[in-house]
Amino acid sequence: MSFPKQFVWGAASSAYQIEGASKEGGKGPSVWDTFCQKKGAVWNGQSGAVACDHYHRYKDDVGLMRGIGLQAYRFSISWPRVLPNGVGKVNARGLAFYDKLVDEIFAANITPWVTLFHWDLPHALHRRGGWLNPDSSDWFAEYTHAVVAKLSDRVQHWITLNEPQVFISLGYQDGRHAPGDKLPFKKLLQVGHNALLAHGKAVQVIRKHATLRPQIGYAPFAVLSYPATDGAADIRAARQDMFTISGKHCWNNTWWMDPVFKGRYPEDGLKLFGKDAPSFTQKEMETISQPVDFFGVNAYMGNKVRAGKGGKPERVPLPVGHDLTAFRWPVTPEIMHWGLRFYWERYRHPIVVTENGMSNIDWVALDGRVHDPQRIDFTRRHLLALERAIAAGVDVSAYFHWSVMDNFEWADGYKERFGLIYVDYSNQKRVLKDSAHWYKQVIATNGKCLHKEP
Ligand code: GCO
Repeated sequence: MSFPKQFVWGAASSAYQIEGASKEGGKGPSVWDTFCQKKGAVWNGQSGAVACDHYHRYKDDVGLMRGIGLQAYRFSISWPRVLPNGVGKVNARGLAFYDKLVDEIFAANITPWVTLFHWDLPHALHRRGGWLNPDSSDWFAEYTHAVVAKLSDRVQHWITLNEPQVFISLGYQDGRHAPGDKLPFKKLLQVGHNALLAHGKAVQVIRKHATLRPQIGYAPFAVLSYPATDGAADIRAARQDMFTISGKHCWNNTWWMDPVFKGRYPEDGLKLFGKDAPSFTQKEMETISQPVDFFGVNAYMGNKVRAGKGGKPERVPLPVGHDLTAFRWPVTPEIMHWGLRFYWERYRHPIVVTENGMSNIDWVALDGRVHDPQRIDFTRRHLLALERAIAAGVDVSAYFHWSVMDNFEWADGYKERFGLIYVDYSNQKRVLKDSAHWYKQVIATNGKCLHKEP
């Protein structure tokens, strides 16, 4: 077993989580800037106003990435940095930042992968109804055009939306994320439909205007299941669990993936959601299902499933004391084999793991280093399972570790550390964690060292 020769090893981040400089360079406020000011919205009242100060330190940060030997770096563009009002006048200084960043990344021999939307909607657009406004997909197309015009002479890898389920569900249903709304389900699904349309229109804009031939992907949140045993009935049950819509909420795969990859909303969802489902035209579904080049999978954890009565999927509770990350997320490496396999079978789209990682309780030890054996073990298990998926015929061409550095974990502030690089927020010092040194070996050996004890 081994990884394909051309396999790409990367790491990821997003604008609001690392950039800081939230009021600099002509940037307009995003919904996250305003949300963080709300009392009690974010852990300990923290915000991304400074974050990792990457906006000022990007050269050093890219230098560290080069040191790790990253082959690709996935980052996102802040919409309100490019268009402070969301539409209209382009902020040249904002674009200039990404222009320099992209050059720096190339100079380090790393390939940039650009995410267009990682949740920081311009506040000005929120005031006009945000994703509920029927014009929102056109706004996104306009923004995409501005970015493509500037960067597509170098950037070839594009990701439209990151995890629509998460920003829609947490941002517009529970109010735990920006903009903190609590919409009724019908409106929520309209937000979802507009976001899907935005994805489709962005794909059209990139195809039409990109200078270099683009590779375009979409990175929904992956709701993953794996079978309790390798028996056929459990496998069938796990597959069914992954592709069934069983509740009036956003936490499913097919509502967010079938429109993009199959051009239609899933029947069971339409039936269950009934009058709450958005009305749409065939033309809109064609826009949403523009051909894309890869399917981005953000994989963190999954459900163990067995065949219950009559083969019906039954989620199996994890045993007491099961492995958990610092976030208390279960450690379930099987997802990288089974989850990816199920996606491949259903959608037949080349897969890129756009995120995978864990939060850990990391600190700088007396020896000056950051020892994070859990992260190494977690990643090793997931990559071995990924290798198994590839051996089973699943087309996976790249892996991005989340995250390249510790950062602002949304409503959890700086409580959770996901990075390969440790960030001391008091002085912005960076330390490569043991996992970064280990990942360097993984990259250098194209995954061969995964079979050796670290
Ligand atoms: C997500 C986002 C990231 C998070 C990461 C850890 O997947 O939710 O893309 O911004 O930081 O996933 O929760």
